[in-house]
Order: sequence, then C-alpha cells, then structure tokens
Amino acid sequence: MNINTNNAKFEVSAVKPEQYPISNLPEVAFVGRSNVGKSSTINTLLNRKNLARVGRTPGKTREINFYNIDNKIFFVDLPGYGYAKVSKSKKSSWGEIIDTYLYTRYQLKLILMLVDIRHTPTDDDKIMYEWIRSCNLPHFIIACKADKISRSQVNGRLQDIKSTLNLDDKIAVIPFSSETRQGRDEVWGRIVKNIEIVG
Ligand SMILES: Nc1nc2c(ncn2[C@@H]2O[C@H](COP(=O)(O)OP(=O)(O)OP(=O)(O)O)[C@@H](O)[C@H]2O)c(=O)[nH]1
Ligand SMILES: [Mg+2]
Repeated sequence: MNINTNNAKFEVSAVKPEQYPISNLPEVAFVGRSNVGKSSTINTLLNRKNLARVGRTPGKTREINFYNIDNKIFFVDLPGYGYAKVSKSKKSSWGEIIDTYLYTRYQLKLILMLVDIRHTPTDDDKIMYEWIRSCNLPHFIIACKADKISRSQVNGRLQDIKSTLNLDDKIAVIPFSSETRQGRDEVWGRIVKNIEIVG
C-alpha cells in the first residue's frame, strides 16, 4: 500500500457513533493515558505541527478526532483516560466514549497503545491493555517521550513495560519521540503492514 503521509486532513470530531465518519476505510486507533502524547504522535507521523491538538493541560482531547490519511486510512485520536483531576461523571462519560468506539467500530483494524517510556504502566493502563488483548485485534505499543531518557536506560524501561503489561513476546514495544522523530519509520512500517494484512 502506498500512502502519501503528507496528505492528511482533519475529518470530524465525534462523541457518538452517529457522528463517526461514514466510510469503510480501515481505522487505526491511538489509545493511552491523558497527556501521554497521542496527539503529538499523530502529528509526528503526519509531518504536521498542529493538525491534532496538543494540550498543555492534560485532558485536552475530549472527543474522538478522525484524521483522513490520503483517503486510505483514518487515524483515530481517542480521549485520554486516567487523568485524576476530572470529575467522576466526566471520567465515566469519557470512558463511555472510548469504550463505545472500541467495542462497536468494525472499521477498527489496528490499536496503538501509548505509554510513557519513563514510567511503569498504571492500573488504568493494565486494564486498557487487558481489554485490547481480549479483543484479538492487531496491536502494538508505542513507548512515548523517548527523548526524556538516556539510551542506556531504554532496554530496562522496555522490559519493565513488557512485564507490567504482561505482553506476549510477539507484541512490539517501539521507543518513540515526537521531539526527535525516533521510531517514526518503524511505526509507519508496522501500520502499513497490518493494514495490508487485514485487507
Ligand atoms: N519531550 C517530549 N514531550 C512530548 C512528546 N510527546 C508529547 N509531549 C508533550 O506531552 C504533552 C502532552 O502531549 P499530547 O500529545 O497533547 O498528549 P495526549 O495523549 O494527546 O493528551 P490528551 O489529549 O490530554 O489525552 C505536551 O506538552 C507535549 O508537547 C515527546 O515525544 N517528547
Ligand atoms: Mg490529545
């Protein structure tokens, strides 16, 4: 599949399934804690500075944002979970927005779960990953903010993430940085490979 990664546009924001794009294009979802770097990662993959809104305050992305990449795939930027300072009712409504999308969207073909390379995954991350594992969709892990640690720390951090999430050996964990663009080519390679496999 030949994707022009520079030909990307914002398609629509949605909170309810009726607002999702009417399309059969395969979708790649970005999930992870609030502030982990989902929107930044999307911008980096698309060579854009500000297509996906990046927050100085956690909890910036509160709806599902769909980005159309070259009319071949959609990137789906999901609201972050696990931000302590939002109210319980807001938390559950965001949870519902995420769950509804993940449970019902047949166009969803690949899930990218983002974690912060510096930190041991949280209980929320573990719950999220258990769900991803159970749904049997292709997925891999992006370990964000790799510019914030030294090279010598990388392997140890990856091991901690793998063991905390209890990952199978075949599930890749890719160090990534939106500052240095480390990991960009590998992530794109895996996206294209997965989308081709599923058709
Ligand atoms: N140093 C560094 N900072 C990053 C990186 N990625 C994201 N950030 C910063 O982390 C903060 C959060 O990034 P976002 O991309 O908005 O995170 P998000 O996961 O979309 O957050 P929500 O929309 O709140 O769920 C911003 O201040 C970014 O500039 C990275 O690779 N390196
Ligand atoms: Mg965001």
